Amino acid sequence: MNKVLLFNPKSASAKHRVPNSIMNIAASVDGIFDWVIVDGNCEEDPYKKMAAYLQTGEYRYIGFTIMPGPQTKQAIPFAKKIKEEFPGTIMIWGGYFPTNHYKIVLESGYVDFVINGPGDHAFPQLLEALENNRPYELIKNLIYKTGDAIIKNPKQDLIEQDTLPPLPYDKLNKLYAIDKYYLGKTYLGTKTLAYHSSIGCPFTCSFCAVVPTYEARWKAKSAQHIYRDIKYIKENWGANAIEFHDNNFFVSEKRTVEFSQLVKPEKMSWWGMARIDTMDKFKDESLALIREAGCKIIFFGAESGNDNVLKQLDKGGTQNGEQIIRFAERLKKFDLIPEYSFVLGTPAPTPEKVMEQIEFDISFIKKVKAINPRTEIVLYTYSPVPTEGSELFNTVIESGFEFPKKLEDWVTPQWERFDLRKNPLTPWLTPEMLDKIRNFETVLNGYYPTVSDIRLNAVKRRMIKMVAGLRYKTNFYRFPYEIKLLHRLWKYRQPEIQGF
Ligand code: B12
Ligand code: SF4
Repeated sequence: MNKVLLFNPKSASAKHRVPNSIMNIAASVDGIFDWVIVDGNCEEDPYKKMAAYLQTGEYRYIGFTIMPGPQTKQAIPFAKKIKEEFPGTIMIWGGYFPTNHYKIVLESGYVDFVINGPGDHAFPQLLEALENNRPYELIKNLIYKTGDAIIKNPKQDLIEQDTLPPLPYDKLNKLYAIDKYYLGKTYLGTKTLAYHSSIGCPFTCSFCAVVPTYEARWKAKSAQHIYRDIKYIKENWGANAIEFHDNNFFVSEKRTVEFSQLVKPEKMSWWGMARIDTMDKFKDESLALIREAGCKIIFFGAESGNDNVLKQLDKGGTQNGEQIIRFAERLKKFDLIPEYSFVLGTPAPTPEKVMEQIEFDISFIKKVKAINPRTEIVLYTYSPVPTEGSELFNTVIESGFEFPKKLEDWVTPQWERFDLRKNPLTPWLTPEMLDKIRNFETVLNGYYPTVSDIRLNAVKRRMIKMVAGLRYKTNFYRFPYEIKLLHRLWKYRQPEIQGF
């Protein structure tokens, strides 16, 4: 039987995490096919490692997981080289990048199949079909090319997450020692585990890549199941903190409360992502229990304080500026730190309006900080994703914005900056607007350094706060070179880029 080589391209320079996407795919074929993982985060020369496996002639199927941004930097040239050097292999890509940009991926000529969304059933079904020369044309979630035509099969219903096979932690540990490579030191603890407890999200925000991938569906593991997995990793490798990487961990108050009750005696700190309007409906007792159970910070997509922009972003209709501020205040009494992310630079009818929106949100963020100074702020610039059919995406296309035409273009510096949501190439954003956002971000990060950068000690924090103070208080953000210098000197970490 042919073997399977799974690759997780490098996604961050430090604080590596259990590669959950590729681990789910390994679990899906475990016991059926022999597999290995090459983790680009843990290898000096991942291509050399892959080539060594491929030279044995035993590996025919190659699976790459790719999210946009830095992962494309290894994925694209490596896939091309593998196809040239090992033409008999079959290249299968999955994850957010190929799901949302499948045409350009398949047209590259070096990717044979794309899995559209979850691969837990589609991947083993495809491999079994290929291995036994059976037809694959009806496999759900599969996208492939015949001649010049690209065929996109129907999507499968989301799988009940408790029925999925367990992640093969023991086998991963043999390839990359879990406590050495994957349980990093963070603000939460000395051995932080990344865990993914639910798939998708029930909402349809018009700027979010989760929407075309999961189509407003959400399925979660039960509280018992999560607890069992976490306990296993705690007992075997000593994890003492958890980052929940779910798009929306707190969808169900019942599941959150049940999990909190179970995990409370374990004395582990944890973090997860949520919606403000959902959690604002949680009872006071639930919020108190969540904190007692070890949750310290919750990441919320605040996006904007401007109700018209929230409408444009289709934030589910129930979130508004007043609520965002009130909720930051509410969390204070539970000692829960809100981490609010904002998306600035969405399109508007005139350049003046775009600038007005940006300025509105800058002063809104300052109001949030004044109400609850512990609120962590993450600033993104709107980088379109193909949420086809949404009004926002229609506006984007009408503005003349275009995604790259060739797969290789994604690895150019300007598209990398687009992916990092720091400098998109959207026609309505002028350099002046971008400067405004980035300079404000620098001053804000100076005046309020993130708690998640654990290397920044109290003295450094006080110093940078002092340096940035006058600018912050007088709204003077231009040319903040002295703050940038300190950031560079002390290697300031931005959690949204390098891991939370
Ligand atoms: C962990 C994570 C990171 C970590 C990576 C940690 C590490 N050390 O590797 C960090 C923090 C570094 C990171 C960074 C970024 N990330 Co990120 N990240 C995630 C996150 C939270 C979890 C990924 C995960 O483990 N999923 C768990 C698995 C089970 O789910 P899955 O990936 O969907 O996998 C299923 C399918 O996609 C498919 N599949 C996946 N891979 C494969 C492979 C094969 C072969 C097959 C067949 C199928 C398959 O099957 C899987 C099982 O069903 C996701 C959001 C999310 N919840 O998924 C965002 C997410 C993928 N990231 C995203 C982005 C944009 C980024 C950034 C590029 C930009 C940014 N500023 O956020 C940066 C890049 C910076 C960098 N240095 O890489 C976006 C992608 C959006 C998009 N436009 O497509 C997401 C969706 C977050 C979001 N909601 O916006 N990220
Ligand atoms: S709530 Fe968050 S994850 Fe869900 S669609 Fe909106 S932005 Fe995406």
